[in-house]
Amino acid sequence: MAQRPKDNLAPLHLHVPEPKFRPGDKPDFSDVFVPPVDVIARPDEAVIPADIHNLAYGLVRVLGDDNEATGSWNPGLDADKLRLMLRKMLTLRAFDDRMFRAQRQGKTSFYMKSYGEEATSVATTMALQRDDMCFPSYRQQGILVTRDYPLIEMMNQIYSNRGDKLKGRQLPIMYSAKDYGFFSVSGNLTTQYPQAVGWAMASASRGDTRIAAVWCGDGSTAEGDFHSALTFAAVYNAPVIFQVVNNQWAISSFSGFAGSERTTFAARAIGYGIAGLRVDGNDVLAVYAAMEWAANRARTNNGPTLIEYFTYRGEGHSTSDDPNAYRPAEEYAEWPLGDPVDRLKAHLIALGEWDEERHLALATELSDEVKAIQKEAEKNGILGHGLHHSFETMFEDVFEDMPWHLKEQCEQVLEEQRDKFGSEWKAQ
Ligand SMILES: Cc1ncc(C[n+]2csc(CCOP(=O)(O)OP(=O)(O)O)c2C)c(N)n1
Ligand SMILES: [Mg+2]
Repeated sequence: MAQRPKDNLAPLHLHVPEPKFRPGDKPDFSDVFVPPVDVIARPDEAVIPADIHNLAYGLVRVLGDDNEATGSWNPGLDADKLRLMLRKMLTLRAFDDRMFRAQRQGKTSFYMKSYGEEATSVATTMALQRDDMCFPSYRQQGILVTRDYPLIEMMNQIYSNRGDKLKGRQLPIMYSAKDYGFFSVSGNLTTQYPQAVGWAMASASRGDTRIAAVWCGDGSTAEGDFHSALTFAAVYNAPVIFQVVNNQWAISSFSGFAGSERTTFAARAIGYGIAGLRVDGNDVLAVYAAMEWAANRARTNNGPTLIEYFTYRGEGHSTSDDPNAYRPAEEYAEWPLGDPVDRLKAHLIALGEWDEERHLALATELSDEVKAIQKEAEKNGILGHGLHHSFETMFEDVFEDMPWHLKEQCEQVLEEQRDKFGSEWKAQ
């Protein structure tokens, strides 16, 4: 075919994504496709990825609009387990609430809530084995809560106080808890993806049975690390579960900037030839079922899975963010997949296993418990009160033998402190 003459062509132009609603607009989610429960039945865990492409475009659901759990994805959890899930999500909510306030009170510099997406860290962790390795982003504090990591340790880290096991070296909320199978949180988006694959490959090459699970946000899928991790995992059939918490926002950028206008995040799996599931992220049972399916698959050498949880970031990105500047305040209330805590509560009530009174009592009990722990943590220090690890500790733990230049710098710091506070000075 002959080339068209340049003069006859309209000028090229780019598409710049724009969110549908801005502050002041009335959000309308009537075009969000919410299929009935069990439209796509749960496939065999050994299924070939090419046979389940439709699952990457659907939405796995278990809890229907009538709050009943039905369909082939129903994990069939008993009431005690459901109540435990509710307790963990409410603990997480109480913790987030107190720590957010603590930041507003000047007790820490920074905090990030997971409001509205609690199911994606709590239900997933419950579906894993205790010794499976988790590679979180900064919004999966629910993993630690679910694995019974002491809340006081989390608070000590947030306050960077003298009880902080990380000695004030990480930004508040960037926890690290090896004994709890919780890899150190990194502020650099998506670095945990290749790390999880490396860990999973090491597990397989040692002939172990433990698998890795990794989380990132919708915006983070645009990072190169996301794609190299998927390539490695696909090539070596690594026992790893990739999870994308699609809460539709990356700070003030809507998910369109990560490609959501073109296809789903779960559909990224298709290009790599691995299994992809798109799941209602506010349906705890669907989230649990998806993770259980993917974990069984990974554990039986059937390869990696990419799961997208479709959810909504109910509050600001962090304490440094005000979402009223870029999205309508009513969006969360209008969001058609609801709230994960409310939906689990309604399900338990529909089963006759819960009621409003018990719910209120549990929420109060957990909030009081978190408050009491906070009091204890604050005895170890809060921001600006000087109760932190001594300055010289910042030079430790990097080299086995401290090199001369660090020794020199350390001595300088101590001298400055003595000049300032007198020869008796000692850091607390
Ligand atoms: C490599 C890198 N680029 C940019 C940032 C700045 N940043 C921090 S959080 C964030 C948004 C990430 O959004 P998403 O992946 O959707 O996760 P969410 O916050 O919604 O959980 C950005 C751009 C960063 N920390 N690291
Ligand atoms: Mg996001």
